Amino acid sequence: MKARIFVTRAVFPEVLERLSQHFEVESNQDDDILSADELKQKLRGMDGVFATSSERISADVIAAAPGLKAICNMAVGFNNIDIEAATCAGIMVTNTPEVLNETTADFAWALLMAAARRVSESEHWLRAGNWTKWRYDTLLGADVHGATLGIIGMGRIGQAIARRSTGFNMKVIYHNRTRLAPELEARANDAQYVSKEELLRTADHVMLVLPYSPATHHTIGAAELALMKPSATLVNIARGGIVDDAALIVALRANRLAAAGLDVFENEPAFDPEFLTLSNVVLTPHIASASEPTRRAMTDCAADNLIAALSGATPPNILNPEVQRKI
Ligand code: 8YV
Repeated sequence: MKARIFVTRAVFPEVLERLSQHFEVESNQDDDILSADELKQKLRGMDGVFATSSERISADVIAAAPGLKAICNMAVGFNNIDIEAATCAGIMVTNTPEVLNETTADFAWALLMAAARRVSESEHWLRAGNWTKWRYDTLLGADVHGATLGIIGMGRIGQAIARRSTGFNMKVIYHNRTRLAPELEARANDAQYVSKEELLRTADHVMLVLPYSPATHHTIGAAELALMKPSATLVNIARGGIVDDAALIVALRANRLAAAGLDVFENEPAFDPEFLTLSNVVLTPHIASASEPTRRAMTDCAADNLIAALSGATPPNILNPEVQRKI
């Protein structure tokens, strides 16, 4: 008898077809995020779940799915899953690292360039018919080339961002839980390890690339924003909740921070509508990994993990290897 899996979202049809060759598949074709109650109901009797980072797979949800053996997240981040509860329940949890590093790093740069050089704002200004004459001070932005780039969170994506900075002749400083090995620092444009405070004080542009956890909640709040240069740009491609959005809105409104590029928000997709009233912020709907090839690679990777997990093999991207039990 085939194992039963639940796919929480619409995914590429080819992947659904591939999963159907291995499993009895039930999938949610609705675009709405499933609530805890809906998840509990859907996961009852399931052996595995193919999830995205939008679904909160809490201890409660896990407790309601006693047959579950694998939770395979189509995301590198996994703060949506209670790993401890999953591990206690003997459920394997996997993510999709590596395949999205370069695409996500590209997008971090797109946001930095757009925010620092006021690309979205310029386009809105032009479309509104404002371009009737030339002025020396129209839409002046900050330079990116030659500037100091501060990266908070220097994992695989942070390092991919840093490597790209060589073409802009930038200096890179970074802060991370642990310092990188010297050869990795060298490959990341000779990135220099500094304290978070020094980074915020000295960087011309700051990128946030760290995973979300209770320990990183509001890594950037009012006090941290006050340390930053008023001419600086803040880019968040990490997770909502890393930044205190209300504090950021206050800083942007008062021009205590020149600009921000945000792909993630607290409480997304219901982000704070105050952002829409600000012209010095570039807003995107959590699409940093959303190139066609990378979304396919992430989907395939999550499917590979699910197929391995439910066939008794070690999933390539297991996050809690201690679970490894025979199915
Ligand atoms: C995903 C992400 O697009 O990988 C992550 O952690 O945040 C994004 O790449 C999204 O979360 C899909 O699950």
